Amino acid sequence: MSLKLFYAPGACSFVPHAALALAGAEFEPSLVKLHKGEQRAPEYLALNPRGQVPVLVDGDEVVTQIVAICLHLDARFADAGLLPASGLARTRALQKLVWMNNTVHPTFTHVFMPQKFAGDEATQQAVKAHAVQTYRGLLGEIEDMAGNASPWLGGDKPGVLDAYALTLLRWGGFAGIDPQTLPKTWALVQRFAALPAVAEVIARERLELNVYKG
Ligand SMILES: N[C@@H](CCC(=O)N[C@@H](CS)C(=O)NCC(=O)O)C(=O)O
Repeated sequence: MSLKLFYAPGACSFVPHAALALAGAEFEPSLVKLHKGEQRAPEYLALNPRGQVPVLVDGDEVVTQIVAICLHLDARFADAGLLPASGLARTRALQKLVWMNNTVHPTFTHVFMPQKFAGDEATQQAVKAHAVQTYRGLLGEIEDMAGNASPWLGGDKPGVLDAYALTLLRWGGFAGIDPQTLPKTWALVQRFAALPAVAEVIARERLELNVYKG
């Protein structure tokens, strides 16, 4: 069955993008230019009516939502170890993955797209400022996880948690958070980015790892 991933550079779609590469999957990457509104084009909305990336097309099936896509890829490429295979290690990894997706990620959405949460400019600025503070604290929790990585966030193999940590830490730079103030996460993310499969994805997305401008 053919696999196709709709992604946007530097967006949360980096997580399944890196997962596919780590799994050594053959897939077709398809670029969606969010800044040009391509996610709202009728052809794209036919695929994902929510107008978001990522979208994974596996044969005739369309899968959305990062957690679902990660679980789908983990099942499809069981040997890749994108998540721990079983037991409490798997439970703990899912606990982290779901939290990254349902808490850290939406907090950054408040920073990056405050217009989704408030109508007027002043309230948007207040939403953003508050979310930056919250986001800093959440990255602090990821820093604790990175301190316990052995050697990756999910255990002995690099996987989706590391890919999400990279994405979230990188976004921190846009929120004015210097990644070097989170040294354990920064070291883990750099180590992850240096893996040949991941480096290829970073090159395709043309990502600068540290976007913090001081
Ligand atoms: N809950 C969704 C969130 C996906 C999401 O937030 N996608 C963002 C990029 S990081 C997006 O496509 N935004 C475009 C828009 O909202 O117009 C998931 O887990 O897949």
